Amino acid sequence: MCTCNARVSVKVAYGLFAFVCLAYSSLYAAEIHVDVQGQDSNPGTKAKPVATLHAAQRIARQHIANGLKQPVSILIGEGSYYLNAPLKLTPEDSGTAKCPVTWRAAEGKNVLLSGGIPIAGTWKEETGGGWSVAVPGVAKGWNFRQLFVDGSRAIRARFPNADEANPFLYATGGDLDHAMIDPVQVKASWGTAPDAQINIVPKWKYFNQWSTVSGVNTSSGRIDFDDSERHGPIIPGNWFWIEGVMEELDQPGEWYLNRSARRLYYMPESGKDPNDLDFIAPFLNQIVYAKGDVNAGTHVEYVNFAGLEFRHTTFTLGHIAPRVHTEAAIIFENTCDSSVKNCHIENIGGYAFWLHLDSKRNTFDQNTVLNSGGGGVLMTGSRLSYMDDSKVYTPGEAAAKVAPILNRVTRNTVKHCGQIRYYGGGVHLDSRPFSMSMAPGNYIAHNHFNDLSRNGIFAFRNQGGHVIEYNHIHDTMQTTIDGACVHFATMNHLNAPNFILNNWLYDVWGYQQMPNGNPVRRLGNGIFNDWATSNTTVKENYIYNTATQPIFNIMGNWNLTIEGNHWQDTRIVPPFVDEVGPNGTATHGIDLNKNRLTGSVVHYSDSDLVTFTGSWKPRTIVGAAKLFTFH
Ligand SMILES: [Ca+2]
Repeated sequence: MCTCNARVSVKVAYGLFAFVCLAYSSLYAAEIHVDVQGQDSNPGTKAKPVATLHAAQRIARQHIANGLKQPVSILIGEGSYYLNAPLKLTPEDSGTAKCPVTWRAAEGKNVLLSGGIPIAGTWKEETGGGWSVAVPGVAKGWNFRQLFVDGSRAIRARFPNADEANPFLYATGGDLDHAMIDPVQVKASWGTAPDAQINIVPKWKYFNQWSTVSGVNTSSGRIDFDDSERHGPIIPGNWFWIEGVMEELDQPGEWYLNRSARRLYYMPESGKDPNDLDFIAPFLNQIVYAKGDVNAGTHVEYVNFAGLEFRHTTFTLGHIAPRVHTEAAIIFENTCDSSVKNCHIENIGGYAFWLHLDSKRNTFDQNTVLNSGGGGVLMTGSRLSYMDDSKVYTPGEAAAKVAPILNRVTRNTVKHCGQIRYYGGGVHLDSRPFSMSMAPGNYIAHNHFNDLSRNGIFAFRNQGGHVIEYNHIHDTMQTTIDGACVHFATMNHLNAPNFILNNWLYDVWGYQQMPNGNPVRRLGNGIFNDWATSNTTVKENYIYNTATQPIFNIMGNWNLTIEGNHWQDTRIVPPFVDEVGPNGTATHGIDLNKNRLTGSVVHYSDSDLVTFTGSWKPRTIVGAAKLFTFH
């Protein structure tokens, strides 16, 4: 592939150059064609396409093994592809800087990569308003806790019903392994159902946990949980519901899977026939898993995904930390210099993207994430505990030393997310080892995040060197308390400087459900410099309608610079508002010196797009007891 890095200022010349590049790459890229009408025994040519991504992968590996002399494009034809196993990429699937491997929708085609299985049988009417259909696949161990009906997540049979004025029960007490309620509210069916879960927000009210109900005592009002997720103790007032119980299937829109009878039950709106609706149940909890070997020091490299839709992943129980639920539609582990661009991710159980371990220089650009169970982008190291290192997700010394850095998350839309796991966010940066506190961070800019269960952007423990700028974030903290639109908790004073600049942040709710059915607003901030967050510049942000404070600093912050921010109780918008959000190019064509930010530190991604006449003086920060300096 030709190098398109040259900067040409004359637009006509640049356009011509781009055209030549495009022509060159389309002429010389090796193409592997996938089509729903194809056959996996085919060679993967345009005339004889393969049918599956896995067959395309085998052909791509032959190109790679022979030594790449040209880029490889896997062109996927129109249609829906229901994967029976994730597309697992290893270093054998890597491209090179000059010859990347790109998985993409064929030009102008709509391509769905689904982790689900369509429910294909004929529905029959039962007594009492319900219908049922055979699901023979559950005989092989398939279980699911989500169901998508005509493109929306339906309600698993629950109590209390979701449309009640007060749709929760409230604990009167409990502990890690049980909750107590008034005995008149308890039903024996919850304890006998084979896969009933309690979704409860425990003590601290900033996360929820899903535990399987292992038994109930109708005399005492005690509900016991198994040990899958006992992250927080239950205290009086903790709100919850019970779901996955046949006897609670009593409202249009609810469904229940009877695994022993291998039948799915659904109650449609009055007069509707489910045979006229589309049902898809999730099967896989990941669709793409690119995985290098952290112990061997190998990576998946130069692999791109473009123009694809990803839907219908399931969610599992038993995650080791409530803050970090570990499943996603697309996982990059020890993966570098790769990208996901212009993709659409909807109706999934966990995060859309998860970067794990030594993953660098990846780009997530102009994607849309809707209705995810988790959030948008998760980045993690190996150890997911709160303050110690007891909760090890990936064992080994090599894994303990690495975390994702130098990645770019730009121009993405993430909205209506955190629907299953409340501790989510537009971007969630977690569990960086202390040894990386002074390493560079990640670049998160021009995103639009809204209607989220918790933070817009969160960075926890040893996080340094991040630039968070020109993001448009609103309607956050919708089901939890104690967070913010932009929430940092570096948890120590030794971190490379972070910059939170020019963001537009508002309607931060902070949500605590009260037993009388009315939620109250608590502990929701615009920008939250939480425990010991240090060496952070907060500048030129626009903030309004927060439950607590526009900018809240607590507990041992060192070297905070908070300057030139704008906030008030009523609506406030930044200048150049069109430059914020998923299509933003904030500094493009703007003479910063004539408009705003005069004398400010200015950060930008493409210096050649900025007409910059001010001065930028490097800043030196000296850390605790002169242990470090950062320029
Ligand atoms: Ca119900």
